[in-house]
Amino acid sequence: MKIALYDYWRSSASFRVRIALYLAGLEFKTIPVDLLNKDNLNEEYLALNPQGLVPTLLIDDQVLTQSLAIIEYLDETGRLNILPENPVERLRVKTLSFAIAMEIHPVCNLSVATYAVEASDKKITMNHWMEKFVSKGLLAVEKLLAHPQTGTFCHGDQITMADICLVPQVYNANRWNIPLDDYPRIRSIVENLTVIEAFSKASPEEAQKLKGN
Ligand SMILES: N[C@@H](CCC(=O)N[C@@H](CS)C(=O)NCC(=O)O)C(=O)O
Repeated sequence: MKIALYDYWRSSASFRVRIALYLAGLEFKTIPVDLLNKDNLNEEYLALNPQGLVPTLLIDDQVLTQSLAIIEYLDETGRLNILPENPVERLRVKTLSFAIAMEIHPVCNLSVATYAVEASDKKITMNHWMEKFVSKGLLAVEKLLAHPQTGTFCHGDQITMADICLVPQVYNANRWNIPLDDYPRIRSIVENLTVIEAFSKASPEEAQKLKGN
């Protein structure tokens, strides 16, 4: 099986898929897509991913897009075990994952944030935009984590899809110097996760070293 990940080192969605691939023990090649250079909008890339977003994963001839769909696919094909069997627990893990990946992340996308800065004649700065939406979104996640089923990780002591979403989002918050003092549960879970090899290996710093491995 040949696996290739079209990836941007700083992209949270790419970071999620890198974590999932490492957790699944799958070897993959990285094909860098430089978002600052707008490589994601060139014709060749758009033919693979019409949304012009990273990541895109190739497994042999299959073209997979949308990080959570990819992660769920890896789970369903038996390579991961990141969604609980019990429907109520599964729902909780998905709720936490979606609160990050479908609420915080899209608003803070490079193209959205850049548009906000430009359309406001720079009255809105990138930092203010990020702080507003990341802080608000993470506060909701912190509240969702005030739950009896929160454990070492977001849901008990097993790594789930929610953890795969949380670590990249917190990386992004740190990148924009957003204080996390009011999010003790998030900080403690992320501390527990970052020592796990799949998470540390998938970090943007490590991904940057991989460039076109
Ligand atoms: N829902 C998509 C989001 C993908 C996404 O937004 N990727 C960002 C990087 S994290 C991107 O490609 N941004 C390009 C842009 O904003 O122009 C997923 O989870 O795969």
